[in-house]
Amino acid sequence: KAVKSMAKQKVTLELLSYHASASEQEASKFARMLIPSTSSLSLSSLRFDDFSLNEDQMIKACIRMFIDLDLIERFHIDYKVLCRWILSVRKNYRPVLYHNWRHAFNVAQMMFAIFVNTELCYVLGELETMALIVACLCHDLDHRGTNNSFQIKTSSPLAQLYSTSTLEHHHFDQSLMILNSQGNQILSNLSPEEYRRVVHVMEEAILATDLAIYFRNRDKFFQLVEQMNTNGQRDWSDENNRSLLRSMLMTCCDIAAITKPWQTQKVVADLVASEFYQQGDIEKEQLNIEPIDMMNREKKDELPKMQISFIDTICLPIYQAFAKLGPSPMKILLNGVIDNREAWHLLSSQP
Ligand code: 5BB
Ligand code: ZN
Repeated sequence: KAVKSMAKQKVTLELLSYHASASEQEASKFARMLIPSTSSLSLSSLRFDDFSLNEDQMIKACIRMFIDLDLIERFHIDYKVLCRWILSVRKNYRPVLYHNWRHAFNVAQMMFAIFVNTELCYVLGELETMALIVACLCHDLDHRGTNNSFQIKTSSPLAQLYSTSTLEHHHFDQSLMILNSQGNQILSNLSPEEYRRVVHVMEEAILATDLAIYFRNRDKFFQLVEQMNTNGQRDWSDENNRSLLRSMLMTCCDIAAITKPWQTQKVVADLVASEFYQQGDIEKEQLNIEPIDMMNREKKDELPKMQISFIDTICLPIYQAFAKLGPSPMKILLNGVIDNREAWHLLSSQP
């Protein structure tokens, strides 16, 4: 108990020194700006280019998602508070190679594109729709470019606080911290019950981005998909089913770079690999341990083979399940994965 409270104190101190709310000037600047249309930003596209928008455009695109999903009206969100909150979220991502603000933005864009191209947002309802968009934007807050197993190996303060889903618990903590900060309280006009529900859905959704949780949940989801096919019935009134659906949607959006056109997939895979290699370097040089192949830059040549294994064991099963679930636009994602598998295969068989 004492150890835990020390750890918490250490984490809190670290956070307070790192944390900063958005600047007032910036918040006012965006509150006065005209927000471009969804189509001019290509926000509804399931083939959205992850590198197409600049820093300012990504902020405007976030505002546009809230407008189009009618969240501002429905939940009486103060417009300037929304601008400030988005800017604060961005500020609490670190400039790491992959797990940065752009990644969080891309995950939210994919969730938005799924909502507008399918009926899934009607299945979930307004409250869960908002919770998922907020969760996407927050799901990797304060990521340090190192994974859970690194936190455990180094007995980091975070690992002392949370022994499983270490980083994901921290991302959720950070989300709450920002949502509770003065001037950033986009949920302040919800009823207490609505507020509790949004926070609960967010927590579940952010924890679901731990791949270990995906592996724990996915068989239940695959069963649900098969069952629904035979009865032709889908019981989305069952909270357990909706919860599974939400968790799988989070994974689906989190790893969606694997579905994107090859030029994008190639660039993202290199960023993921570089972040992994940096962790591997620290493990070699500072911890005197041999990093796993995935994090060992001397095993760079094996990247195509690793991506194929990532596709076969993690990606294909989930996008196949969503393709089976019904909404035909989800087949676009599956086909993207299949195309990228082909491209990685070609690379892996080259000398
Ligand atoms: C993933 C699970 N891990 C525990 C062992 C390795 N595998 S893997 O074989 O499927 C694998 C995945 C191996 C290499 C990879 O990237 C090499 C650059 C990847 C991989 N993972 N490739 C990607 O394009 C992406 Br996107 C990802 C996801 C990376 C973030 C994972 C976030 C987990 C949160 C704790
Ligand atoms: Zn992520």
